[in-house]
Order: sequence, then C-alpha cells, then structure tokens
Amino acid sequence: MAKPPLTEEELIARYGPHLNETPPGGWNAGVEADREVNTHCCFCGQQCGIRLKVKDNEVVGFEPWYEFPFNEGKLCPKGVKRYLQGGHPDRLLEPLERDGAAPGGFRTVSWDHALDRVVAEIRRIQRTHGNDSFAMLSGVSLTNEKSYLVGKFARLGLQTANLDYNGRLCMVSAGVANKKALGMDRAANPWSDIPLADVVFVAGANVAECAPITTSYIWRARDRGAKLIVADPRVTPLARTADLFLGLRPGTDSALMTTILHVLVANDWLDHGFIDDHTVGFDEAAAAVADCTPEWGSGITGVPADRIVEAARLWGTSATGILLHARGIEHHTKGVENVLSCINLGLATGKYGKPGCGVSTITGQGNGQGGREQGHKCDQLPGNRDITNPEHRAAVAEVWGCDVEEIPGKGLSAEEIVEAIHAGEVKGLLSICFNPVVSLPDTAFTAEALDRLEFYGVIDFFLSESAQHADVVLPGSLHEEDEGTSTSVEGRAIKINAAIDPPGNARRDWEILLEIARRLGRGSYFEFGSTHEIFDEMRAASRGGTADYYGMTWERIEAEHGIFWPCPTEGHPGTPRLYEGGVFAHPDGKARFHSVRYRPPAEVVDDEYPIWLTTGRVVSQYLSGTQTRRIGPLVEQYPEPLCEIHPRLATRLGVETGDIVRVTSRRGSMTLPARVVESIRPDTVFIPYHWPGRQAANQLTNRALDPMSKIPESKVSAVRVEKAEGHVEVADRRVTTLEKLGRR
Ligand SMILES: Nc1nc2c(c(=O)[nH]1)N[C@H]1C(S)=C(S)[C@@H](COP(=O)(O)OP(=O)(O)OC[C@H]3O[C@@H](n4cnc5c(=O)[nH]c(N)nc54)[C@H](O)[C@@H]3O)O[C@H]1N2
Ligand SMILES: Nc1nc2c(c(=O)[nH]1)N[C@H]1C(S)=C(S)[C@@H](COP(=O)(O)OP(=O)(O)OC[C@H]3O[C@@H](n4cnc5c(=O)[nH]c(N)nc54)[C@H](O)[C@@H]3O)O[C@H]1N2
Ligand code: SF4
Ligand SMILES: [Mo]
Repeated sequence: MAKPPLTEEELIARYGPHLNETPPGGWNAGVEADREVNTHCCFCGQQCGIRLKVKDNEVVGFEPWYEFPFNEGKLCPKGVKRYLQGGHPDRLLEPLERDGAAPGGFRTVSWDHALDRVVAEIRRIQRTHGNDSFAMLSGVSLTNEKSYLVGKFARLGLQTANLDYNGRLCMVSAGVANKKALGMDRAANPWSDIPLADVVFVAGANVAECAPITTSYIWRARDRGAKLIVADPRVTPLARTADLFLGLRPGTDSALMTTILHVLVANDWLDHGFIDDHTVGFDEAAAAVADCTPEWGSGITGVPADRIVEAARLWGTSATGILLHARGIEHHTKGVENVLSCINLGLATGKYGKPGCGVSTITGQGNGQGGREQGHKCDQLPGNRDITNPEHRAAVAEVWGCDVEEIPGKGLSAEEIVEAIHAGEVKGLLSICFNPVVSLPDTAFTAEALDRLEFYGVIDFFLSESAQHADVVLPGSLHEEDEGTSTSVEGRAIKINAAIDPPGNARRDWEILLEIARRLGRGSYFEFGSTHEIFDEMRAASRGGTADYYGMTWERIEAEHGIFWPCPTEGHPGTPRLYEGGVFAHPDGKARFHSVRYRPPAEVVDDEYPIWLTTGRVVSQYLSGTQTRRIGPLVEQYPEPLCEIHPRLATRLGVETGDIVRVTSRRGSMTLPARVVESIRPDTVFIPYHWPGRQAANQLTNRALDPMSKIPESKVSAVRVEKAEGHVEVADRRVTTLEKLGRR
C-alpha cells in the first residue's frame, strides 16, 4: 500500500541532516510540473525508486519516492542529477551517416535511408563472409524487454552466433561461479538481510561510491553491533569505518580467501551439519587449502597474518554473516576462482538460506541482474538457459516458433568479438548500449579494430566515442522514454515507466530493432506492438528456467513494488531469499565446494613496470561517462581522471598533488594529475576509467581474459610511474561529497 510521504520532521528524525535532505519547497522548487512519474534511476544496479517531474515532453526535475522500499527516497549524486541529461544539446535527434566532408564527420539522413543502408550492409557482409561475420554487442542499461529482444533479434533476425553484451566486462565471473557452486545466478539474499548480519564482509567493492544506498543497509547492521571487514587495496570511504581492514595487493583475493578457509578448518569454525546435509566437495576443498597457512597468505597478499586469522574468526564464529563482493573480486583472469573462494567461505560456515546470511555479488549496471538472464549473452538463452543444452534450446524454440536448428550455437564473447574484428574474421558490427572504445582494455587495440570494420552501426542517444567510429548512427531512446522492467541487485524485478516520448526524430530502441528485422525479411518473428507484448513473450520464454519470471505481470510488479525471481506461477509471491532450508538449485539440491588454488594475475610487476595499476570508479561519474560527463554538476565534482598515489611513492617520485605524472604500461602511456592519498597501498596506483581518448585508463590495461568467464583483467596491470612536466590545481570536491554522504 502506498504510504503518505514523510513530513520534513519525520525525515530529519529518520535520516538526520542528510545529503539528500529535501530543500525547503522541494526539489526544483519553482519549476511547475504537469505530472509526476514513479520510475527508477537509470544508473547503477541499486535501481533506486525516483519520481520524475515532467512538464510537456521534458523531465524537469524529481521528487524522492519514499514509498519504494529499497531506497525509501534516498539517492546518490548521480540519481539526484540524472534528469539533466535528456535536455543536453548533444542529444541525437536524427539518424547520421559517415561523411568525411560534413562538419563533425557525419551528415543527417532520413530513417529510411539509414535503415536501408544498415540492412544492405548486413546482407552484403553475410552473403560474402557468412552469417557469423556480422556481430552484435549489447548492454545492460537496457530493460529486460530490450535485452530479451536483442537476444532474439541477433539469433533470428541477424541469424548470427556472435552476440555478446557489456556485462561481459562486469559481473560474468560472479555469474559463472554462482551457477557452478549454487546452480543459480542471483544475490543469495534480499538486502533486508544485511541489517540482520552479525558480520559484514565487503570484498573488492567500493560500496559508498558505487552502491551508495547499500551503505545505509550496512550502517543498520553496524547499529546492531555487527562487525565490518573490508578487503581492498584502497581504504575506501566505507573501509574507514571498518573493524578490520585487509589492504591486500591487487590480484591476490583467492590467496586471501583460501587462507581464511584454511584457518576456519584449522580452528573448526565450521558448520558440519550444513556441510554434510547441503553440500558436496568439502573434503577436496579443505585439502586444497591445507598448505594455505596465514604466513603463506600474508606473503602473497601483503596482509599481516594475524589480520587474516582475525577475519576468519569474525566470519567463522558469527551466527550470521553476509559477504558482498563486486568488481574488485571479479575483474580478474581468475575472477571465477575468486568468487568460488568467497562462496566456499559461506558454505563452510552454513551462511546461506537463512536470515542475515549470504554471499552475494553487488550488480553493476542498472539492469546488471535482469540483463544477464534474458538471453543476450553469447552462451545463453532466456531464463538464464544454456545455449548449448538441447532441452533448453527446444524450450526456447517452442516459444519463438522456430526450428531448434535455427537458433545459432554459442558465439564469441565481447572481447573475443573485438579480437575477431581486429583479425578480420568479423567484418560487420551493430552495437546498442555499449561504448567499447572507452570500456574495453587496451584502447588503441579496440579503436584499431573498430576502424577495420567494413560496416559499423550504432544505436545510442549520444554520439559516444565508439559511435564516432561508426558508419551509421541510429538515435535511440533514453531510459525515461520507454516502458519496461529491470531487475535490481536484489533480484527484484521492478517497473520502469515512460515519462516522455523520444524527442525529434529519435526512436525507441525496440522499434528500431523491429524495423531492421522487418527489412531483413524476418519480421514474422517480431510482431510486437509494445514492450508489454515483449514482456509477455519473455516471461513465457523464461518459464522453467532458473531465472523464471513466468508468474510476473507488469501490474503485479508495480503494485507490489517489485517481485523477486524465481516467480514461476501467477499466484507465487516471488522469492526474496534463495536456498532456504539449504536447498540449492542443482538437481540434487546440494551446493558444490570448489577446490581453489591461488595463481598470479596475467601480468605481474617487474623491474621495468614495478607498480600495480588498478582501475575503477568515482561516485559522480558512471561507466564510460557518455551520460555523466554531460551532466555539469557531476563533472564539477570530479572533472578529470586523477592518479591516486601513496605519499611514500609520491615522495620517491618527487610528486605532489596536482603534479602531472606519466603512467606507462606495455600497452600505452598517459599523463594525468596525481592525487596523493594515504588511502592506497604504496605499491599500487588507482585511476578511474570514466574518460575517453588520452584520458582513458584503458590505454594502459591488459586484454588478458578469465578462461571461464572471459572477463578482462581490468583490476591488475603492471605500470611505471614517473614525474612529468606541469602542475594543475586539483579541487578535491570528491572528498567533501563523500564526507556529506557519510554523514547521518
Ligand atoms: N559512481 C558509480 N557507481 C557505479 C558505477 C560507476 O561507474 N560509477 N558503475 C556501476 C557498475 S557497472 C559496476 S560494475 C559497479 C562497480 O562497483 P565496484 O566494484 O564497487 O567498483 P570499482 O571501482 O570497479 O572497484 C571496487 C573496488 O575494488 C578495489 N580493487 C581493485 N583491485 C582489487 C583487487 O585485486 N582485489 C580487491 N579485493 N579489490 C580490488 C578498488 O580499489 C575499488 O575500491 O558500480 C556500479 N555503480
Ligand atoms: N579499466 C576499466 N575498464 C572497465 C571497468 C573498470 O573497472 N576498469 N569496468 C567495466 C564495467 S564493470 C563495465 S559495466 C563496462 C561498461 O562499459 P560500457 O557498456 O561501454 O559503458 P556505458 O557507459 O554504459 O556505455 C553504454 C553506452 O550506451 C548508451 N546507453 C545507455 N543506456 C542506453 C539505452 O537505454 N539505449 C541505448 N540505445 N543506448 C544506451 C550510453 O550513452 C553509452 O554510450 O566498462 C568496463 N570497463
Ligand atoms: S545508488 Fe545507483 S540507482 Fe541509486 S541513485 Fe545512485 S546511481 Fe542511481
Ligand atoms: Mo559494471
């Protein structure tokens, strides 16, 4: 039931003077809105509820949406400012075609012309080089409906196996590990379990900056006396408040986690009943860590041995506990092993399937969870089914009304597609919601590949840095211009409502894909009149899969403030907590331990490149920055990439904050201002990756992939750092913002 908005007094009583305190008169006071639309933030996987204020066909501001239970009105700086992007003058309003003579390299063309060109190029390339020589890249800022549609479009419209998505750079290591160990890929617990945990272990996640709303859940656990452990090479804002900080060397997480398992076994801090009744493979996993002593683990991770023992004690002797991990664990050539080593800790101590327990990944992009279930991964069909499994293929073929043989097999993953383009094996590409030139490792290589394409088509609402390499750019729709669903970090499907129509001649993404399919002569598979119809087919296609949405309807999702999958029948309440009673999703109901042995990152430091580089995010920017670099107040908070350097390394280099440093790896070199901070290991530097061109951190990163998940190793490269010419003033607004965020 909708609750009345909280009064000003209630708000202050509840949250204190908060960053997102409502200013007198409300947000955007003075701007008159015609209507308000309840929807969700377009950015991260928290999917905060937000109420957009709309005037005519423009989003003019927002109000907090207190009734949405996940965030209860709270938003981070990106959510607060997101509404400003729609009106940006760079917004694409017409289709564009490459034209060297035109200003900016593109001329405006009609939709008919642009679509004819796209279809003619697809036909020409596929006729000459085979269907798989035309690839597609997708993204999980797209709703479930669009993710599902892209999967079907690539397989039955383009008839190519080579479709993959940007989640491949993000959460796939967790996806592979979750399926292997638990049989299902979703956070084990709803976030309402976090405050019930006696110990919260945050590994490789910068919660305060990247999942800001999760901070309040952790604080609520702290209010109950919970202990907080953080493992990160940087003292992140959340880590400043930790009981135990494990400042490990980048790329050594599996050594840390296997050592913790060793200590759990050595001290018998184990849940034997749980291990016996609900798991298989414990003895092998325990044997694999027999020699992972605290001294050994300390040598590899650089974390004092007694701290590792203390982490094991806190985790192993607490009745309840939640382990949250994100890209610091997953962005590695052993990302899957890292996650498996975390899951082992949960299984060994029985921390699954009950209140206050779970090992869960914090999803990344807005629809990072839903988008990895609906079938636009190279190895997957809807319902998180496996494209190589004959039964799974048959189930989907029946819903699609096609022969099973018409569904192509497993294709190349995202980075592999780019490598195949570089090698001349893939000749054509259509991308939607992906900016590979900024986000893939080794920028020079990616840019070179894109320029080798015979044809590159892009669907985006801004001319992203990748779109600048395109032959045709089709203006698609912004989040608030279309209706559908998305699935948040908790596995909760939620309703995205359209506030406005696409401006100018921009079109809704799904309408563009349908039109291309029609022109390819494949329209009979795509007779959708609305995204609602796509949803109805999607839930049917997911039926019986692990990610089962069959029982959900848009109406129910909206009325119930979201439904947690699996939800197999219309009367089913949804499943907030997985694995209750210790029943896992493998056919025998048991979870699997995996034997993990530490192995080093693909690239390690040496005399020539003696410093570890790790990359990631800042609170005010989002991913490749296409959107947030166009939102002035966010740019102001952190205008350009800074290289975080420890004072000890800075002194050795003779560098102070604002001095320009040159950072060089085996792939490339960049110069940027230093920011001298005590919150990083002295052997490691950190660069946020939200900027393109000469400011791109990915100029330096390594293309090495995890053999199982095919995720690139964004979190570890070896670099050399030198003092360069010049100095700039570094306005450290980020610190002030975080201080505000940390205030209660
Ligand atoms: N502000 C903001 N929020 C975002 C996003 C954004 O771009 N900006 N993006 C969203 C998306 S798509 C994602 S994937 C998430 C990412 O969310 P996070 O994974 O939390 O963010 P990152 O900054 O990529 O990395 C997290 C932490 O890993 C640490 N780290 C680096 N190397 C290692 C290592 O080897 N081991 C360990 N244990 N830690 C390491 C870094 O120091 C960093 O603090 O955020 C989402 N939210
Ligand atoms: N070095 C380094 N590299 C990294 C990472 C890191 O930590 N370090 N993190 C990785 C991670 S976790 C991720 S998730 C990737 C993200 O990498 P990308 O997916 O490349 O990042 P985005 O900025 O989301 O790019 C999406 C593009 O789609 C557009 N877009 C957004 N929403 C929509 C929509 O609804 N419709 C259409 N048509 N277009 C849309 C945006 O304008 C943008 O141009 O980057 C990865 N790269
Ligand atoms: S936490 Fe994520 S979903 Fe919530 S307002 Fe910030 S960016 Fe948006
Ligand atoms: Mo991500």
